[in-house]
Amino acid sequence: MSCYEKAKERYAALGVDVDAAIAKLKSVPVSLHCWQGDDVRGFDTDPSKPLTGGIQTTGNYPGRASTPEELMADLVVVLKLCPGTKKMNLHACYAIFEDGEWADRDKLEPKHFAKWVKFCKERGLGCDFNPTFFSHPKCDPLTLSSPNEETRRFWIDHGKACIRIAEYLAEELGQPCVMNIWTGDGFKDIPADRMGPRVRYKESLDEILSEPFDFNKVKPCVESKVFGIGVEAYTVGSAEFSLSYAAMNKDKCIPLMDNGHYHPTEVVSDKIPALLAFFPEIALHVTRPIRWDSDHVVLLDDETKEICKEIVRCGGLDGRVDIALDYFDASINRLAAWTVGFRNVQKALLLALLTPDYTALQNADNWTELMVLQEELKTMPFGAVWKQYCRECGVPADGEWFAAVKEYERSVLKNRA
Ligand code: RNT
Ligand code: ZN
Repeated sequence: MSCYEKAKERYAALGVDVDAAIAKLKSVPVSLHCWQGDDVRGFDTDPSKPLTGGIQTTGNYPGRASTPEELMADLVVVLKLCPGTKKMNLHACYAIFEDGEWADRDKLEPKHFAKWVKFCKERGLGCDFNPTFFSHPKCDPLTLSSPNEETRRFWIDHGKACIRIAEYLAEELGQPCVMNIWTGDGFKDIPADRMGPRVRYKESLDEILSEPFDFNKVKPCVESKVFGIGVEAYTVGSAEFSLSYAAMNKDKCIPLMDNGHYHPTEVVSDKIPALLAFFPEIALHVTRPIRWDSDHVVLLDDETKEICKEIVRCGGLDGRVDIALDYFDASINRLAAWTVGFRNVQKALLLALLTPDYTALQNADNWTELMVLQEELKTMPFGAVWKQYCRECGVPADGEWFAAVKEYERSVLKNRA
C-alpha cells in the first residue's frame, strides 16, 4: 500500500474524505499578486523614485523584473510550480503601453491591459485588479483624502478608470474581478484634524463607486490598515472606517482584510466568521506581518492555518471568501518567494479541508476531547496527501521544485541588468 493510500485510511478513520478534499481545493481560485516580481514598481512611473504610501520593499536580490516581458516570463515559471486554480492579481501601475504611448493614471483604459488579458486567456486564468494610489507624483502625499480638490479629483478619476478596466477584465476572462481600493493616506505625526480626511475619503469612494458597473462582475473592496512606514500616527482608511464603509454600501462594496494590517494580538482568523455573520462576501489579503512590516512571505504558520481553517469551516470556499496573496520580499529570489507563499496557502487550505468538523464536541461542552483530537491532528500524515495533490495538479512535489528556480536564476535572472 502506498503512503498515500495509508494516509487516506487514517483520515477516513476520522471521517475525512481525502478525495473530496483534493477535488474541492482544485476548484478554489487563489490570486497571485504580480507585484512580488518587481518590488511593487510597475511600468508607469520612474523606477528610480522611492515607493510611497507607507509601503517599502527591502533588499536588492538580483533579477528583479523590469519590463512586462520579464515579469510575464517569471510568472510563467511560478504558475507551473503552484498547484490549484490560480488567478492573476494586477495593479493599475502594471499597465502596458505600446509604441511610445503613455497614459497617466486618471486616463488609463482597458486597452492598456490587453496584453495581460492575452496572458491570462492563454492560461485560463481570471484576473483581479487594484487601482494604484501610491508611488506617483500626484500623491501630495494624500490621494482620495487630499484637501486639494485637483489632487482628489485626479485620484477619483483613477478609481473610476479602474472600475472600467476591472469590468473589461471580468468580461474578457469570464470570471469576476475583485477590485481592491487601498490608499496609504495617513500622517507621520499627530494630526490636527482626523475627521476631515475621512469625510473626504468617504466622498471620494462614493464618487468612484458611482461609476456604473455590474456587481456580479466587478467586486470593489475597501482595505483597511493600522499604520505604515512614514505614516505611523494616523491612517485615514482605518479598520473602523473601512468596515463601516463596506457595511453601509453592501450593494456595491465588500470589506477586505489584510492580516498584516491589525494590532499584533488581533487575528484575522477570528474576524472572518465575525464578518461573514453580516456580509455575503468578504475578501482577504494573505500575508505575514512581522514587527513593523506587514508584507513578509507567507509561511505555513499557525495563523495561516487558522485563517484557512476558518475559511473552510465558514463555507468560504463556495464564493463567500475571495483569497489573494499580498507580500513583497526583495531580499530573496522573487520566484521562490512567490512559490513558497502560494504553496503554503494551498497547504493550509488542504490541511483545513482535512480537518474533521468537531462542532458537536464544542456544543456538548466537551473541551477535553476537543483538545485531545485537535492536538492529535497535528501528526496526521498530511505530507502524503499534499504530495498526491501536487501530482494530480501536475506540479512538482516538495523537494522537487526549487531546482527549477535555481536553474532559471542561473540562466535568466543573473543576466538581468
Ligand atoms: C499595503 C496594502 C496593499 C498593497 C498592495 C500592493 O499595505 O496591503 O494591499 O500591499 O495593494
Ligand atoms: Zn494588502
